[in-house]
Amino acid sequence: MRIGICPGSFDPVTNGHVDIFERASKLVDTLIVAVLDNPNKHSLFTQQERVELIKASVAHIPNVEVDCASGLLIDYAKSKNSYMIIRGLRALSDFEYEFQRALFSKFLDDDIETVFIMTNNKYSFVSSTGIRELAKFNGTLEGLVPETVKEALEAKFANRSK
Ligand code: COD
Repeated sequence: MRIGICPGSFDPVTNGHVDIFERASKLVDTLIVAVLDNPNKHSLFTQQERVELIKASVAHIPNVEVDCASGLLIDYAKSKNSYMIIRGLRALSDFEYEFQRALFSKFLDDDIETVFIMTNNKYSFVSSTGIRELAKFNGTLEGLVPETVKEALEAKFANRSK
């Protein structure tokens, strides 16, 4: 059984991520979307909130599980018997970071393969950082994030401004 892992901070999940999950799910028997913390980022949503938002956004994909983890991604992948890490690639700026991460993974476990899926043109400019900023200043989120995420962002920023 081929198990692939799509790891990310997903703070929050966007339509760009969901597009990658849909396409990645066709390459494997089971796709695990794993929410991990990126030590270089400060999260708006808790890990559990991010898991719930992804669950609501991938309900239409039959072979997807959503999970969260702490610690090293490689240790998590091995604990799930997965040797395939799937990442999305947007512009050239993503490449250097992803290239370095893939080599780190290989250094830690030579059996691990990192597979890249090119962004859908429609979502090439979409990032969680941009989405948080749009939400904070009441910009439109239409077409950029799943409906549940839109509602969660609106609620988060409405509570913050009280
Ligand atoms: N279109 C296509 N792909 C996209 C889009 C889009 N519009 N937006 C984002 N993506 C891709 C990203 O390129 C990435 O591949 C993936 O979706 C997830 O993106 P993010 O931003 O949610 O996730 P990251 O990059 O912050 O995730 C980093 C991890 C949390 C995976 C990383 O920090 C990690 O593995 N942490 C655990 C500790 C660890 O093992 N560190 C590694 C040491 S080498």
